[in-house]
Amino acid sequence: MRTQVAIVGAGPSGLLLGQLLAKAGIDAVILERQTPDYVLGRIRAGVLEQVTIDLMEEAGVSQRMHAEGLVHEGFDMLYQGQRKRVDLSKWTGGKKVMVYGQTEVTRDLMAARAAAGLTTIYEAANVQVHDFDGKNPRVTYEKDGQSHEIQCDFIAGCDGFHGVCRASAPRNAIKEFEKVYPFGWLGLLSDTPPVHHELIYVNSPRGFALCSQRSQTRSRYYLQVPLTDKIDEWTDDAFWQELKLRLDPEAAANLVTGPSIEKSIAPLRSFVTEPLRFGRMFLAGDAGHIVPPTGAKGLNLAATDVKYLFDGLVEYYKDGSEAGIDRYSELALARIWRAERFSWWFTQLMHRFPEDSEITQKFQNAELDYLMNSEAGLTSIAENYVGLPLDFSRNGLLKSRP
Ligand code: RFL
Ligand code: PHB
Repeated sequence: MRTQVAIVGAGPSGLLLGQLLAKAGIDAVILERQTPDYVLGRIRAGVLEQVTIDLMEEAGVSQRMHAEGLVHEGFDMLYQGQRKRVDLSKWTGGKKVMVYGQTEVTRDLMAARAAAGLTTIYEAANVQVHDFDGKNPRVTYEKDGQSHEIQCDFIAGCDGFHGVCRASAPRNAIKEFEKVYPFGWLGLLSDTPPVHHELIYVNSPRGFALCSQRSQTRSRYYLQVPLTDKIDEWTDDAFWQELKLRLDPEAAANLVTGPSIEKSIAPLRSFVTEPLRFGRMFLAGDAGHIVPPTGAKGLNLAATDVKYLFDGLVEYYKDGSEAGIDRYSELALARIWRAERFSWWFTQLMHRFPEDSEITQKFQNAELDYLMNSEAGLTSIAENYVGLPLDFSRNGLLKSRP
């Protein structure tokens, strides 16, 4: 088989890239090692930035998102027992975010791909990438016991943190930066109404908590837990009890509990690969970087990587220019590092670390007090949370409020 772009991974990065390329008349094949149901069963992100919403529109898959997604203009911060609101729209000149689950984004992209008759090969085993240092890269895989080969112009490594693409980059050409946090997030999904109409990020002496949602009838809650905790040790009752202890009295009283639909523990990590291009292979999304989920940046960064890469590929196929793909890594990394910085900062502001003494909680409280009572502080949180513009320049002044 021959295609223009071979995409490895059918998560949000791979599916979004495939959809944008198809709309631009560029041929792509997606290889995914899991089944579609497995991909849809992974409960992950919940908050979309405006640039991600715009990209869903550009890809022609925004209809259900606009009908069912919840537009949020702010969120609450709970610390020292009091809740204060970050008014995102006020501090960013009207910007908003959208609560719409990654599962739904993936479902919409999968449906559009199927409707357009585009090729996705699920349950592709032993995917390997070859010859991307020259002009004729290849991807090989096995399916139903048979070996296959795809010849292509480019390989897009959209295969997540544990994928094969980054692992295949020459070791002397790649540098990886990593910080692993000494705790995880225990997440619980339930068909219960959200405790509050907006998200609540909680800094409590018992550890971080987050009250999020997927719809007006479905909630997503998270608790900071030690990495040594096992998911089987956390009954639903224990989860709800602990969450109540981390909330303010009003939220605790309003919390509607119920059986979990999904419960899992995710480790927290900051990770960046430099560069994101190796000859004719590019890395995009979690294949190239991971953020701790505190800033809700992972899926959004994946989407913006895809946009930069897509623009570069369009320039190549329409104008015969390599300028765009040559710029991809630098352009994407500039925005990635800004989001990495925000996610790391927000994580250390909101969590208890094992080595912390009482003074650290005092520092956090003082910093939160400062931020939540300062126009500069609120603007800083808000402009990062809604997401930096796509065309942001590393040396240009960021203007949040037009
Ligand atoms: P994915 O989603 O991991 O998809 C990669 C796909 O590649 C496949 N694959 C392979 N296929 C073929 N051959 C191989 N050798 C392969 N190896 C892997 C995999 O099966 C998979 O289908 O990466 P992608 O597409 O880059 O998307 C990234 C996002 O999934 C991720 O950044 C977000 O989920 C992060 N994240 C959040 N991001 C946000 O923007 N907002 C949020 O609110 C948010 N909350 C979260 C999150 C991630 C979380 N976890 C579990 C880490 C909350 C949590 C708890
Ligand atoms: C989620 O709803 O899963 C979610 C929301 C905000 C975050 C992280 C996760 O910061």
